[in-house]
Amino acid sequence: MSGKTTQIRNLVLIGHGGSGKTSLAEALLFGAGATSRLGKVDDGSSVLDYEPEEIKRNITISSAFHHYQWKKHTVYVGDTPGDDNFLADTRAALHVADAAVVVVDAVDGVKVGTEKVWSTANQYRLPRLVFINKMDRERADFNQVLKEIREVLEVQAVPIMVPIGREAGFKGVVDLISQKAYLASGSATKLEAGPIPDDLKDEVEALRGDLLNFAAESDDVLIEKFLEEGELTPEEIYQGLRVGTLNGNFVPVLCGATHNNLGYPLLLDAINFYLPSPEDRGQIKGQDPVKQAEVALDPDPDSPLAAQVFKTVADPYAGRLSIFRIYSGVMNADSTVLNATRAVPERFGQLFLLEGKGQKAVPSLGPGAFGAVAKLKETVTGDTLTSEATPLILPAILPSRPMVTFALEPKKQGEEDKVFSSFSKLIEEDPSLALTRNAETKEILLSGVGSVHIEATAEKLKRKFGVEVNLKPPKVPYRETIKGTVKVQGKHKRQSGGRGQYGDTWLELEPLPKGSGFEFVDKIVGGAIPKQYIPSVEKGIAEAKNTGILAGFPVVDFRVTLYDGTFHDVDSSDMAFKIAGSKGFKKGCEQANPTLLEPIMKMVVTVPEENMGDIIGDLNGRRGRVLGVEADGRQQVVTAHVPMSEVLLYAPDLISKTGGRGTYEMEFDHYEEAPPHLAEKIIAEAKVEKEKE
Ligand SMILES: Nc1nc2c(ncn2[C@@H]2O[C@H](COP(=O)(O)OP(=O)(O)OP(=O)(O)O)[C@@H](O)[C@H]2O)c(=O)[nH]1
Ligand SMILES: [Mg+2]
Repeated sequence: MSGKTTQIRNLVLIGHGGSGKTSLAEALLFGAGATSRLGKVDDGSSVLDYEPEEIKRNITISSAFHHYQWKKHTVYVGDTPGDDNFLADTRAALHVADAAVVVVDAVDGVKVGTEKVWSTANQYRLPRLVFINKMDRERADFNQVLKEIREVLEVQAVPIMVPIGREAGFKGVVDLISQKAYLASGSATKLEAGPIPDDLKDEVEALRGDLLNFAAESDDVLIEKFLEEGELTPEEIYQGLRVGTLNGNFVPVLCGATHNNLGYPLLLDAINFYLPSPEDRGQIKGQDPVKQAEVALDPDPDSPLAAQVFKTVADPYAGRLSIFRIYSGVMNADSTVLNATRAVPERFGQLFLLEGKGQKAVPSLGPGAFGAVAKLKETVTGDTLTSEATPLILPAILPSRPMVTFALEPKKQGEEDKVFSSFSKLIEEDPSLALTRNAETKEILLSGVGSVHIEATAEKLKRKFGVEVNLKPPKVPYRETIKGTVKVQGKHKRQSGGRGQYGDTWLELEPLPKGSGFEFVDKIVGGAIPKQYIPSVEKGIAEAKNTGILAGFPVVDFRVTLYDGTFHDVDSSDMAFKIAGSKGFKKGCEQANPTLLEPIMKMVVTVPEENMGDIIGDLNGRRGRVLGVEADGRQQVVTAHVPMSEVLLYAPDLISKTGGRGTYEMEFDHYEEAPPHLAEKIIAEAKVEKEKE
């Protein structure tokens, strides 16, 4: 395995939803002979889109990995989701990849989804190729899409081929470097070479001129030769383009149609020519957890092991599968590695090379590989696996923030715990989910990137763990408080057969500032109530305040002063004083101008400039208060306080108002008095609920 790291490629396909990434990946695999038949997304035969949730929706939900051999190169490829709901998986794959092939639809052009994955690839400085796909579709327009790529993605896009014909008449491409036309031949891997069609000669010449300039500019020796001779050999062009691509100075653009086997045989070559080997990506750097110092390792099989787990798949039967990318060193089957992130050794048996739906057991894997092992005990997504002797922790994978929250209710009563435990397993698989239990509303809350994300997760839960749930908007945790000060008597007296019950208290209730909670003050003098019963009075109030008199929500921000009372030598007891306190508290609340409080969220909404007016208007319409607006590049960041009840389903509205460009984060900020009309409605609803019980 040694010495060949330069002939390894590690890349992921990225692009907007439906641009043809999975189809193209299937075509590459089939074209290179890694699969024996061409998998298709449309009939469910794709080896990459194989999960039932993916087949049902005809989209990629979960990234999938495979590998092929092409002209002495070993290529590890990942296919990623383009849909907004599942971009967390795409980002994790970009975190570990060496390069990307960006698939753009020849009709739709650059979409918001393209911009999103492009900017993530920028963050990781990934060299990339662009493939303009679906040249066979009606209204396919190579030049228009090229223009959009340059303008919207702000990149030097350099076509290395031009299409011959378009739409139904799309027949092939002219390779600008070899200056040959390649036409579909009926074979999956071979194109028929021929002369450049006459009507394309001028365009080819002009574009080739640009291409030579770009190639020459990458290298001082080349530019000298180019200036002297005005020409470069194909090898020199490849070399120049490769350097410029790896530096990120420009991006070579290819085109084709996966449906007609057109274009991707040249993409197989281009991946080998222009995309980096692990060696080109340079040393991998991490932190030594013991010495607290930076460690750098060569991407070499002879270096110590460094691999990062970037994905975990939960399987109810086979256990967890940890998917990783190896940066340096070699991972062997049946061995022990160190999980440097958690400082624990992890032992495993078989080592797998991923093949989409399937896995192949292999004795070892080296730099650049996407591999997997099952049943690691402590390892989770993001962890670094290393050798015992050279521990290091690689940079963490940034999690996606959940935007949408639903309450989960098991379809079968009594399955709450099962729902909780099986969801916890799914979260290991998908860190963009968050699961919490709201102590106040008693609901299980699931947060995710979007509603399709949550729905698909619920389907997966049913398939993998046999648990079915209903999804509902979460309940709003309202609260109650008092606005007036009152003095009341709370008395509990019962005379029955034997020993009676007697407790008598005088309480003063008064409001406290927001956020103060509950205070109890004992001002009993002269033994009006014996000391031992006073904690019982407090306990009675502390319990009673959990269900307020208006709508049953907890009562907050008030003080109760116990200032007088009476007792009975025989009949008084802890219990009697507890009940007396509770009765007095309830009576006091009724008289002290009780009000309903609603939770106010702090929202930070990031939207393109042109949507700002619309978004602010919408927040005002939701009873929001805009606190400020700040520019962040071409985006505007709006900060606002908005009642929680108005933004339970904010994500879909934001998405439709901004064409998918807007994002937001929110967190609880404080409580405020609910407006009377709303309070009345909530109190009425609570009454109905109570009667049902
Ligand atoms: N006409 C035409 N259709 C294509 C081509 N490539 C893919 N398609 C179709 O486009 C649709 C989407 O293709 P996918 O390969 O699933 O696209 P994707 O980018 O993987 O989609 P997501 O994973 O959901 O983001 C499918 O119906 C494909 O058959 C092409 O070259 N020409
Ligand atoms: Mg796909």
